[in-house]
Amino acid sequence: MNQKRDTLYAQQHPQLGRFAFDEQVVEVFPDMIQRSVPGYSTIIAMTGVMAGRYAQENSHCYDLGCSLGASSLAMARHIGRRAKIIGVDNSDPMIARCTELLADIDTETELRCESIQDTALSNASVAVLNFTLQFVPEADRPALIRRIADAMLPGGILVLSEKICFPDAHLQSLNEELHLEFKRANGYSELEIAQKRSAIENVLVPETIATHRQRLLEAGFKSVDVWFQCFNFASMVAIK
Ligand code: GEK
Repeated sequence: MNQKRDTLYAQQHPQLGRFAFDEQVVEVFPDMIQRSVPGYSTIIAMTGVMAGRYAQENSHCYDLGCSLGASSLAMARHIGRRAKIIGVDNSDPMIARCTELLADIDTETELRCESIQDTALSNASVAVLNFTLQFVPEADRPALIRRIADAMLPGGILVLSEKICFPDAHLQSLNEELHLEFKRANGYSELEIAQKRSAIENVLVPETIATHRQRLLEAGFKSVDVWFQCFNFASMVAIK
């Protein structure tokens, strides 16, 4: 995969635009997400393992907000030809590059450039929202989670990974600080951290684990738990 280093915010930007998943971001995306999200590799690899366990014969495995297809590739490794993978992302350049990266896999795959709020969902045994729901307007989140639950076969699984926030103010600032240390340790400068933070403010809106849990249960998932957490990043499983 493309491993060009992320230096998008290394120089002072006189006017910081809102963060967008454009060509520039696509070029550096694997490096950016790896150096910004603690536990990213573990979450992606284990998404594949969980898909291998839960993918049902002739069903659909959705990768919602697929970016360059990291979760799709991990799932393909474990499900082979048992199920079809459907990747959805509303960024044209992401889907264009993802199409190249998934060209040689054995699993039947369909990539859609559309919004996950609108994409048709059916016959799902696995759905993955790895760091995507946080970019969906808060008002649209309950309907989306309900549509996923409705499209899910009995025994199907949703993997939901997100940046999270904490109701406890002390824990909120501790985890934010620890995340900053993680970024510093991965070579991001104070300028890069500050500029990225203002570009992404109001674009990425985190919620608490309690909010996610309640929404998943209300949508009809029966068993819900956090299976991974590192600082203010967590991954949950929800089983129908
Ligand atoms: C990974 N899952 O590598 N509809 C469709 N796509 C969207 C929407 C939307 N409403 N909003 C945002 N996106 C991937 C990483 S990145 C996470 C996911 C990050 C897409 C957006 O274009 C981008 O590709 C992706 O969601 C979020 O595990 O950059 O922090």
